[in-house]
Amino acid sequence: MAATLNPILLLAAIAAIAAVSSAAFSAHPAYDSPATSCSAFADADLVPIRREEYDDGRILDITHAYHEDMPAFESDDGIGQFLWLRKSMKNGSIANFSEFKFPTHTGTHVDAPGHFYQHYFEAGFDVDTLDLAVLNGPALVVDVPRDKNITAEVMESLHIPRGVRRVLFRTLNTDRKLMWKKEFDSTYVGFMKDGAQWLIDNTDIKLVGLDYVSVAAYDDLKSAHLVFLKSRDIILVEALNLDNVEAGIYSLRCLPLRLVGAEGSPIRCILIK
Ligand SMILES: *[C@@H]1O[C@H](CO)[C@@H](O)[C@H](O)[C@H]1NC(C)=O
Ligand SMILES: *[C@@H]1O[C@H](CO)[C@@H](O)[C@H](O)[C@H]1NC(C)=O
Ligand SMILES: CC(=O)N[C@H]1CO[C@H](CO)[C@@H](O)[C@@H]1O
Repeated sequence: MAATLNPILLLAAIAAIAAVSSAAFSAHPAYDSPATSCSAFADADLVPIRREEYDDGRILDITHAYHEDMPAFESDDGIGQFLWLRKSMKNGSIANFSEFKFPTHTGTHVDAPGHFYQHYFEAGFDVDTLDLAVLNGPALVVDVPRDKNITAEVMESLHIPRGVRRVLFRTLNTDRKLMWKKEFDSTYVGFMKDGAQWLIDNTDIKLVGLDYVSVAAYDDLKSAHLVFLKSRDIILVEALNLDNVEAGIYSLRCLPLRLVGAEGSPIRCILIK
């Protein structure tokens, strides 16, 4: 294929592209004069936009941005420093080059079956085996009564219709802004074992999302996880940011990293109206 390309035409094409891009370049106010190309980077208006919503609210980011004071499970100190600049332009490197390190269950993340089942872990049921068809599709955001953990009784009261496959549970955790508190708070709302069992027995839900670091309440941490992960067809997404989300139906998109061998992974989740 490459051998059949006419070099003259190829050069002409490259020249045309260069002409277009240099036109676009000089048309941009930041690049009006080549002499100021350096000072352009020091412009006061060179401030990146950080958003929770895109396209006038059509796309909602429900992933928490990583920061040092983000809560970590059973810790008072938050996740701490997780990002280091290993090479820096200020020190003469040709590029800035950072490295990060944190537990796979940090911030908004997903659990794989191997998280609470040793034989699933050994058999390789890691985050790379999670079904993207479950992680992406129509989802219901529901408000959980603020005075209870998610028990069987609470699940029943939510009246989630059969056929709904993805549900994000917004709880008291969001009202209490727990994800914005550095100290881990074990009084967060989550699933009790009987609530998890009710969900399995009476609904078609395959993706369970919640607004703090674990979908399972602290008192039922192990038992509720065991119930959810046993069948290996339910995916748990934890520490979602549901601050600016109203109850309703959305299109959910969630993509974990392909961390082979890991039973957890950071995940980017968005809702589309
Ligand atoms: C840059 O150089 C200084 C001085 O040698 C050193 O203290 C610092 O750690 C370096 N930073 C990076 C990111 O290389
Ligand atoms: C939920 O359960 C936790 C223990 O796991 C408890 O501390 C908390 O008070 C409960 N929350 C509500 C709203 O009942
Ligand atoms: C883009 C970027 O991260 N730039 C960083 C490069 O490294 C210097 C420190 O040497 C930082 O000040 C910049 O922010």
